[in-house]
Amino acid sequence: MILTRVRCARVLQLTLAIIKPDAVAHPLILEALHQKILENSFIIVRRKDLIWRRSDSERFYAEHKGRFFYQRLVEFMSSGPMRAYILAREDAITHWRELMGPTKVYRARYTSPRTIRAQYGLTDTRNTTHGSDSPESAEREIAFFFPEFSVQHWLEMEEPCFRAGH
Ligand code: IDP
Repeated sequence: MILTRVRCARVLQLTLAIIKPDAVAHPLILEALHQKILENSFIIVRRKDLIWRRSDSERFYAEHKGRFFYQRLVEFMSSGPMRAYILAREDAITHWRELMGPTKVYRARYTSPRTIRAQYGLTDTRNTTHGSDSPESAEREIAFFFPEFSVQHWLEMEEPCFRAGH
């Protein structure tokens, strides 16, 4: 048996994950979340530490404008450093969202105590992580954080893999 190089791009999916300011403020939590990413077989395609201006926060969460938590959310997300990742693996979007758990921390603690939000979330707003919820939002959110990154190019050109073959 030899190893042949085949393109496996079709089975990989990209998602945008954020470690929010409440978690980045605690180095041990940040490290635990980074380890969780690695333990769950994600490829870290890109990583960036940054601080949002309020206008970035407003733009990213524009779909929630008018909801009761919008101002709180916008303020929180621009309150300190965060970390953004482009992550790749099979079913990356669903898998990361399963690891995060439900949006609301009390519900996460009740229904899925082993999830990230259940373990580290502080409130429904300060809930530790973000993850894209569809391929379309992943593409939009990746472009928001990493405008120089081409999803299409990466999927087509940069992710060959090794598989057992003849
Ligand atoms: P998601 O982050 O689980 O995809 P969304 O409904 O898209 O959930 O909400 C975006 C963010 O807005 C949440 O992660 C959380 O920080 C905040 N948020 C959502 N719902 C509430 C709420 O009922 N109270 C306070 N903050 C909320």
